[in-house]
Amino acid sequence: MKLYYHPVSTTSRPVWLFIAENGIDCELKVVDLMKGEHYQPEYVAINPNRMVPVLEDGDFRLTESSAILKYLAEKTGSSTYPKELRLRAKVNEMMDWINTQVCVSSPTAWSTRRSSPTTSGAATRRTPAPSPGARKKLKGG
Ligand SMILES: N[C@@H](CCC(=O)N[C@@H](CS)C(=O)NCC(=O)O)C(=O)O
Repeated sequence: MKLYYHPVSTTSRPVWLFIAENGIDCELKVVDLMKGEHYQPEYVAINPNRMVPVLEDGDFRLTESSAILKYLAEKTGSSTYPKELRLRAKVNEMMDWINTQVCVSSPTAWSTRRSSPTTSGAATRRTPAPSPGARKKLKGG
């Protein structure tokens, strides 16, 4: 297995810790967000969302920290992701809360976001929509 991550990334850390805690045999590959490595074509080919973490398990590739954690927990038979319906639902509740309420509002304003040439014209999650004036220009109006 291989994990693409960054140590300061709040979404990478739970995955990284889960791997460490469970002694999972996994190569750790730092993607240097500070240098904009996640905007380089080699990494964009791995994750078009230009984000960490990404897990590779053989030819299987998975993005999204929550999905990765669930995958790893299932794969290792970890009790942290219980099989019992309601216990699992409560774990999912907390993981969804983190994804939708904490991570979205956290200021992950990586310095490279706007300066990367690969962002021009490409739709990224937080790329602002063009202003009406700019839209007119684009249409030639
Ligand atoms: N929903 C994704 C969010 C991943 C995410 O926000 N990753 C941040 C680091 S914490 C990232 O790669 N940011 C790069 C950027 O925004 O330029 C997940 O849970 O994996």
